[in-house]
Amino acid sequence: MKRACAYVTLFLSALAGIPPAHAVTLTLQIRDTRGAAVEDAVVYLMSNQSHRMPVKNTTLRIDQVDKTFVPLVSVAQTGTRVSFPNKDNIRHHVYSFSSAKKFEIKLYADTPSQPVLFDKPGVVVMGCNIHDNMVAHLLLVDTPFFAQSDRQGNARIDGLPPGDYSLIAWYYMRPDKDAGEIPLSLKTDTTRTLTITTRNLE
Ligand SMILES: [Cu+2]
Repeated sequence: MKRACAYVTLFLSALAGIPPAHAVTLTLQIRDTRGAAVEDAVVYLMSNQSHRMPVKNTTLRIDQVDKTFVPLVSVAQTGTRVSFPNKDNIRHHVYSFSSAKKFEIKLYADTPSQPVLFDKPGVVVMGCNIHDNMVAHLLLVDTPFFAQSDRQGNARIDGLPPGDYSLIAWYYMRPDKDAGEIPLSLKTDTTRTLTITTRNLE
């Protein structure tokens, strides 16, 4: 009887997409070179092993509120669709010239009927044709294992199959430079402090 229950639990976990019990969590405290917490840093893990990288089927949202993109910074797996709801009672015209995704949603109100597919990895910087100071940054990564730091500089990546990874950090103020690849062997839950350079002059 006990065996049967274990089997059912495993089966349900697989159905619900819940990581198996042996999955590990990586917690990162992200600091700048002066030791201050860094918000909106992106961290992601590339697997050094051949185990399959699961695809998370999510639709992301980048709102426009008070002539501002919310959130300012996003990270998603390559292949994610993004919707751009306009919460203002004026029209916006969202566009990007970035090589990872060139697109435009011409002058619109409310929510466009089709989300935009981001099918290449890389940095996408978005703006609005009408309001020059509107900007949003989206990083597309070829891995489901990513996180973005909160105001306290903390970022957490859950559900990791134990194994060898490369950890990469990216910061939107220095979009063309990452902090290099840090090899990480994850066997149990791990907490690390990561120092990144946040300004080009440093
Ligand atoms: Cu606008």
